[in-house]
Amino acid sequence: MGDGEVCDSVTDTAKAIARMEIRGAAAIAEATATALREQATASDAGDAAALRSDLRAAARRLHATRPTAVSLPNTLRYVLNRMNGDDVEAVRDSVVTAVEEFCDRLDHAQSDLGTVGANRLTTGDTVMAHCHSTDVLACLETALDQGKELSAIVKETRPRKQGHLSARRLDELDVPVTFVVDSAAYSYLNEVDHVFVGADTITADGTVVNKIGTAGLAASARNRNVNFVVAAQTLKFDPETLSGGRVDIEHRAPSEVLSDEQRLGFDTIEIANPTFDRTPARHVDAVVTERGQFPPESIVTLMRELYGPETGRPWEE
Ligand code: RI2
Repeated sequence: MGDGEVCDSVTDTAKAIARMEIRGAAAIAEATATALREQATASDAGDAAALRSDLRAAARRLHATRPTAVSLPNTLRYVLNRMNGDDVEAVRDSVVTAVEEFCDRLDHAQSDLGTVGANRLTTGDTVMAHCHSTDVLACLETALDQGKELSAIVKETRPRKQGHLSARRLDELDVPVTFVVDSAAYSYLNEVDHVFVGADTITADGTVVNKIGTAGLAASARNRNVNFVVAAQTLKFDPETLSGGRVDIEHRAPSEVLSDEQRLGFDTIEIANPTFDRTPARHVDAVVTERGQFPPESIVTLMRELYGPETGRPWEE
């Protein structure tokens, strides 16, 4: 190493993120930060410039895994922008310290966000959940810890079916869960007090990029006058959208939609598998973050305050 080579644990983490063994914006952020620390400690670079080059190479490898989840580049920005020092030890120490700080902030952010989200909930409420978001679960778990009784309707969330994870977690917490296929959501909205979803990315105009199916659910919730809440740490704000950057929507393999066996006889038919969609700000009632609750249209102000000076791509330098 020392010549832009990437250590094994960075490669392993990148593969696990790409295969979605590590998934969810918060988990991706923590794994990314930890992998950069591994690179800093494993590198045998001979001088500070070589170590920086190794770290940037590791960051590029991690960045290439999932194009939509902005927590990944925001993590890289946080750590690489704090990388400093004139010798190898100093650079290494700066990265280790930045990663510790980052992981600590991540833990606090989720529990602070949980407290804000729990304030929206009262005993007897039924919440509909889409996919699996640890930020959403933090809101529900905090409300339960406060003694509020909740029930949940959980959507399966094709094609990866991460709704199973949410349903199992809520069942462990003794929340009565009704599990429904995605196409049943509209029929159940009249039994729901709030829809809670997470986010992979929030743009400067308040658009919420989240698991495919979120935008349709938000339109249905608006149609039925059901509260639509997004639980998302500020780590999910995309600072590149402050200057006109667009969010690319990840497309994954057709085999996630139909297995090779199911595909027999379908081989001339194109299968599209977009992972995320865009929910416009007008369909979102509130964005719950660790810094409080915001109308989506006001996110731009907080985004500028938090990320104004940190919109670059230090892994490309
Ligand atoms: P937390 C997930 O995407 C879901 O879209 C979820 O709403 C979002 O990440 C945020 O998850 P994927 O990684 O950070 O499953 O709240 O594609 O855990």
